[in-house]
This record gives sequence, structure tokens and C-alpha cells, in this order.
Amino acid sequence: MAAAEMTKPVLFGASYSVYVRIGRLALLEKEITHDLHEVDVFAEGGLPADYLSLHPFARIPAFRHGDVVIYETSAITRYIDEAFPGPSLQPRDALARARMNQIIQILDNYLYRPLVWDIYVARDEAMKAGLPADEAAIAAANEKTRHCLGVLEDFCEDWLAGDALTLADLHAAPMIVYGLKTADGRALLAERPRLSAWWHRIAKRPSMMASKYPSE
Ligand SMILES: N[C@@H](CCC(=O)N[C@@H](CS)C(=O)NCC(=O)O)C(=O)O
Repeated sequence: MAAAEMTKPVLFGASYSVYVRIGRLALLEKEITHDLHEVDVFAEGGLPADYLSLHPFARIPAFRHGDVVIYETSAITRYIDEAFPGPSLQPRDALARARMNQIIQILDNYLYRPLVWDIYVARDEAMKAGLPADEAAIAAANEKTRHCLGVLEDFCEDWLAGDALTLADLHAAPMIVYGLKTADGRALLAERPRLSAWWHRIAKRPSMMASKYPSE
């Protein structure tokens, strides 16, 4: 066993975070013993000063494994998959792997913002403030999310990138969880039968149970 494999990895970030959960899911699916070091990126006092040595862009998560420090979730999850034993979370075939990477990019670029921020966070913040939500902005986010889920529906088989669980599924599920906390998100997912079946499949995985958001 390489020396690096004998060091317990640490994921830095908050348990409410979509991107931290993606990293945790990869660790849990590979059954890698690890620590979650809580870092609240939205804390009033800001991030601990030394966190910037792990992540110069002040986002979460960051990941440390021995002397290795990695930030950017997709780099972290690929490292986790490739540096540790356990079931492979990436297809071997070049085209299937490209599809998985394509889906991850779609999730980052076209789903995360409208579904998580512009629907879930917008409604949650309005509700907590006792104010009406900006329905026009939320309607626009619904349309963007609908379009994105339609694209994902076309890719979706048993899993998002084919017939086996991959990093694409682990990237999507934490976003969908927040979406499903809203009536908008539930209605949008219900329009997509393959994605709905996929959701029931992934929601039952022990990794999903073990990484629940505090608010879940
Ligand atoms: N591209 C980054 C995105 C990570 C990200 O946006 N994390 C959020 C929490 S889920 C964050 O740190 N937000 C803090 C901010 O926007 O200031 C990655 O893939 O790791």
C-alpha cells in the first residue's frame, strides 16, 4: 500500500453544502475512512484565516490526504476514485467517461444555480424573512431547471451516465435533494419519469443516508 493510502483523508467544509456532500458521497461509496472538518463558508466572522491556504478562492470543499491538498469538487472526487481501492465510480470506456464528465459539467453550469439558489434558497430566504418570494425570478429559474432536467432525462438510463453508478450520480443527488424541498422542484422532477426512477434508486443508498443535510 502506498504511504499516501495509509493517511486518513480529511474533507473540509460544511455538512449543509451541496459540493461538500458530493465529496462525502464519493468517500462513502468507496468506504474510505475519513474525517469531515467543519468549515462554515457563510459564518458571520468569515472563514478561518488559515483556510485560504487550503482553498485560495475561499470555497468549500477542500480535501487533504497526507501532503496532498486538492480543491474543486470534480478534481477531489476523481482523485478519491483513482487513488483509493473500492468500486470504480468512473466508466472505463472513453465515450461513457466523456458522457459522465459532460453530465457533471451540465450539473455545475446549468442546474446548480437555478435549482439550488434561484429556487430553493430564494424561497427559503423569503420564507425566513416573512416576505413574498420574487415569483417572476423563480418562474424563470423553473424554466431553466425544466430545460436542464429534460436534457438529463434524455441521458438517464438506470443511472445518469449509463447502467452503473458513477460520479455523475453523486454530483447530481445533493442538488436534487435541495430542489425537492420545494413544491417547484417536486413538480419539475415529476415531469421526468426516468429521472424520478433514478431518484428513488439513489435516495436509498447508504451513502445518501449517511450524508444527510442537517435540514433534511
Ligand atoms: N467550483 C467549486 C464550487 C464550490 C462551491 O460553490 N461551494 C459553495 C458551497 S456549496 C461555496 O463555497 N460557496 C461560498 C461562496 O459562494 O462564497 C467546486 O466545484 O468545488
